Amino acid sequence: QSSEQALEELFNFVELQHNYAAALEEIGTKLKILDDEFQVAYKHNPIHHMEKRVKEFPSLIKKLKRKGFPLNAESAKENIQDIAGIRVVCNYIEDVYTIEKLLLRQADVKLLKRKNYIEYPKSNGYKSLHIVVSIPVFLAERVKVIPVEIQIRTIGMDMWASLEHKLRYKNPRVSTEQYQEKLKECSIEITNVEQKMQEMNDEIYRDEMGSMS
Ligand code: 0O2
Repeated sequence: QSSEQALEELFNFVELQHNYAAALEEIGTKLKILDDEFQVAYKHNPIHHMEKRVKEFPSLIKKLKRKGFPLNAESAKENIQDIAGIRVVCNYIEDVYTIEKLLLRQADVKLLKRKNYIEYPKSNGYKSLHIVVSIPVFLAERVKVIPVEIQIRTIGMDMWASLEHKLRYKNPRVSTEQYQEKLKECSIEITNVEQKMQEMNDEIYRDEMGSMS
């Protein structure tokens, strides 16, 4: 590859990251608007917090290599759906589905892929709802339709995933296997606790509504 081609490819990657960051902003704003509206209407915030990231160049290249795809921006656009990723951490399990429903109801948001690891947890105990949506981004010269991966989960599921991720990647001296059973147990216990908390919260909400009528 000539240095000019290499430079052009670098420019393509920079442009790609810029466009995906814009798509993340769009989705993040939509989610924030929904959360704010919920607070006004129902005195409840479904979203506890959100984390956004555009996949960094080295991990994008690593993923393309791992999957055997060509190492260029065009191939990344075609083959990798989580270049733009947003994690939405919700207060209660029902909030996960409320957020999904309200987002997918919007005319400019199109569902491309859905994996429900809450209903069908991974064998290690991982739980989360993953959806990939596309959204139009209005740039100076044209409109680009860009995919964004959204991971929606509860605080408990997020706590579990953070620890499991830390055990797997951050500390290679510790084998995940030695924690396998404990992790599975925690995942089940977290679900039980979150269900109980959801029930109590529903009761309080019903009481509040009752006293208002
Ligand atoms: P990072 O650094 O989080 O971005 P693919 O994305 O193509 O590899 P697929 O089937 O679309 O494959 O992926 P999937 O299963 O929908 O979700 C992948 C992402 O979900 C991962 O991203 C993690 O963020 C999260 N995830 C999936 N399984 C687990 C798990 O067992 N534990 C934890 N902690 N997180 C998980 P990346 O790309 O691995 O990394």
